[in-house]
Amino acid sequence: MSQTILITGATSGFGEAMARRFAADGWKLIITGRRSQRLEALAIELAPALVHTATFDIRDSRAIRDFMAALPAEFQAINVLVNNAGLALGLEPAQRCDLDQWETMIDTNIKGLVAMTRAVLPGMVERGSGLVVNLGSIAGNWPYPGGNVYGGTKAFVKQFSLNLRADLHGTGVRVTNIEPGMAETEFSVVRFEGNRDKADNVYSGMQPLTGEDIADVVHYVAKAPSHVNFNRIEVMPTAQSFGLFPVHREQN
Ligand code: NDP
Ligand code: 8X3
Repeated sequence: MSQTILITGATSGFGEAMARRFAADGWKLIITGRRSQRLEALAIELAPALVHTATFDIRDSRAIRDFMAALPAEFQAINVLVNNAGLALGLEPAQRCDLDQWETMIDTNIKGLVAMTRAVLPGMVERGSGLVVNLGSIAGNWPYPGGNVYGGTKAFVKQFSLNLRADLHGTGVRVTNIEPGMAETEFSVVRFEGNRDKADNVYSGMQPLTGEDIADVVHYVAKAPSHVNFNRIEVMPTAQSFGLFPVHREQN
């Protein structure tokens, strides 16, 4: 019998690539996001794969409850939840950041992810199997200038994922935090509020990760035998690595 995967944020980037990857492997898909036309177009493209689309804002916990309650019977047993919907806004130093943008990141990357997880987990525990894949980031592991709240939300996602492992001990439910580095999706266009030049600049002269790269990783994790749990997977483009810590020196 084919398995069911719920992918949040499937209207672009990683989520869209995952939808294609899992549909090609015969999975049933539940795909969500705010842009309904994109979800519908993707569902048509993926036919004859069985696809259920749901348009809602992940920040709205009531909408999540309604979405779960309205799932058609054939999509109710969710084998894999991918908490992918998320965003970064801005790259300013903390003292100049827009508080509304900070709150949007917290509401989406933390509160939305938590509410979705809470809604899906009881069914997985009841069935004695399931996998929650969270999209963290290298920004949750390593500080960088302008990472402030975005990195903070991803650090939350990392620790939440590990704590879920502790709570789900013995239930058969697996949890994995995927922690990608630079990947060219709509991520930077969103971060720079539609400024395409600024977004393109981020990836100029280097080869970033793609949505397909991350979809392959998630697919590998989902296909692993049920006794294997990947706790955390950090993935970077080869062209990205680490630098020296900057030192501010007194002037003579
Ligand atoms: P994209 O901007 O391409 O995709 C983000 C997805 O999230 C979209 O489908 C968007 O759908 C959805 N989304 C955002 N806000 C909401 C909301 N309020 N309600 C519902 N859906 C929402 O970016 P990526 O594919 O790159 O990002 C996916 C995840 O991966 C994010 O969590 C991001 O932080 C993380 N990540 C990205 C990296 C990168 O460099 N690209 C690296 C590390 C992690 P819609 O707008 O239709 O609602
Ligand atoms: C996205 C990767 O390095 O832009 O999470 O923060 S980074």
